[in-house]
Amino acid sequence: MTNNKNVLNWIEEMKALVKPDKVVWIDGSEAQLKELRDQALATGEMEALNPEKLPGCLLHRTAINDVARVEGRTFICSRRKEDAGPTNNWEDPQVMYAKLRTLFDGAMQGRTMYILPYCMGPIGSPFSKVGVELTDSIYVVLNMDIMTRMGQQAFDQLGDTSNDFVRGLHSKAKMEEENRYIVQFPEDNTIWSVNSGYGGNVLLGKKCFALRIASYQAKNEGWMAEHMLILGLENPKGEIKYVCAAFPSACGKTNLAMLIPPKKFQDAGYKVWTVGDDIAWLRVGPDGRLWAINPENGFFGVAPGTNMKSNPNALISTQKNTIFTNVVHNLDDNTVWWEGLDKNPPKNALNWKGEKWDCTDGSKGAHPNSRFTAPAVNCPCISSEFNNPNGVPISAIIFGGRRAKTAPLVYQARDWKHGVFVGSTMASETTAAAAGAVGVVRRDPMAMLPFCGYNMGDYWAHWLEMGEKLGDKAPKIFNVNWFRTDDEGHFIWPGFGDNMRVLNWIIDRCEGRAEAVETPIGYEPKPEDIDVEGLGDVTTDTVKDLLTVDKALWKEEVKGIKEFYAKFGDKLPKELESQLATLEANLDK
Ligand code: OXD
Ligand code: MN
Repeated sequence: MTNNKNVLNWIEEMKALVKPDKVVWIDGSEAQLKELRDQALATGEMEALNPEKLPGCLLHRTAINDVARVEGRTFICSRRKEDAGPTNNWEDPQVMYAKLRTLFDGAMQGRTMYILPYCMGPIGSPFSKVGVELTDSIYVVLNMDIMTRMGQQAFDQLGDTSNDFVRGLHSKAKMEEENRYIVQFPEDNTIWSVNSGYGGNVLLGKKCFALRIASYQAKNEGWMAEHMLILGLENPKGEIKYVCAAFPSACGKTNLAMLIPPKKFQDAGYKVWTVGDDIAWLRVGPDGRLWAINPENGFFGVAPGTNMKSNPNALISTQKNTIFTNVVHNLDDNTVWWEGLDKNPPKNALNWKGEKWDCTDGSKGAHPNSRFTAPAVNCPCISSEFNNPNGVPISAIIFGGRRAKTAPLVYQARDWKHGVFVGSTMASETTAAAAGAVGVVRRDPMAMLPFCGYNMGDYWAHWLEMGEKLGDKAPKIFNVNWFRTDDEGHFIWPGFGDNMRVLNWIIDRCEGRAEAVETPIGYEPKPEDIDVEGLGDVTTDTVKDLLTVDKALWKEEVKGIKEFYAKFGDKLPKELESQLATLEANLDK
């Protein structure tokens, strides 16, 4: 499939290490995929679901101890510890390679090694990059087929001489939790993942390549790899403006990316188009603006909570050619179910562990991190620009988190530098759903804490440099918070489709159509500029409350930021120190 010596030599080296019985080159053809599906069905690795209700859909269960990304076992192995920085696990690359070699040694004996070339980004796009994953898992091959452009087309994109491909090695090995490692070697373009079979740990194109390795490449090559959705907002005149948004997990990125506007807006002709729901690669275009592509080709979404009200577009995306992982298996009609899908849990069903499940015993049927892997083409609101090799021009970048009190509904950064400060101080409060105390603030700069492949201080410096390059063509930067609560802990803002009302103000600001009010933290809308028609109890007065900036709370916030920044020592850009000083001074005015 390729004559590229860099690829062939590396594969020989890895083969000698993992010693597979058999090797299969994945060309991406339907005939080959069918054969692999049949094989997975025969061994029980996958189960075929109801061909009428869920055509082409498969069900998979992971090992019980292997259900999520393992941040504690994820490493950035740069040669120097300081290049991984204080927020990443680090080990000396030589030490780590030696340790992993013993785990990979003979790991594929008695198994087949699949050689899986894939392209992140549209084929033929100057943004796109190629990876090759060697894996002993059919589940990985079938998921990567949905999530990436996989097969011969990827080798064609790489060409016969290039050495610019990411070398991914994955083996389920013995599935030992204590020997599970997800390791990025950014300076070697290499990812080694062992003893896991769960999505985020083993679909190496996603978090490992498109964020951790790509963020490092992006710094060196002058672009950006970000944990951001990309959406297009079409107005009644048919003009579409694109925005990117970065939120930590459990803050509704997929929901915002696939938003359905409130009726009033729909009637007027507003539409939202999805370009991506998780990752954006951004470059300065020939016109000096920032352009974005989604490097992925599908959605690896959390199933629980997805329903016809919260996100109909996501649910519809999962109705064919989708892989479900760790959800409930409804045995009556051979379909799937999860908490929050509807109010009718199946009576005759297996839970995510494959055990008979009694929906009345209070136990969860689906794992809280159960997933769907759905092709982007299934999404009813997929953007016509999804495959555009040049991407889409970005008008605004939106940061956000889950903050009960501190952050207002929306504010705009004064300029790019201030926006980098806003992103670097991003935080979210833990919810009752997660172990540990509720309401604890966790810093998650640009939502990249688990995904930045190098020192976060250098990452902020890179953001500041990108701002220099973009000059007055830089997207405007905003912060949103859908999660402010009243004294009883209820969310005040309705969220979901109504977030469109805030997006509209954001676009109006970018287009110079809306005014703003200066506050100590940045520009805010005039409350009457957020359209609340049809929202019932939520009035312009409510919006006014949602926009208050409580100086006492913000002074506490400043303390938290100082503590966090202190970790970075002299890697903290001076500009961010001075932004923090400005915020402090503004709060004292
Ligand atoms: C995540 C994901 O964990 O997208 O951020 O799966
Ligand atoms: Mn994500």
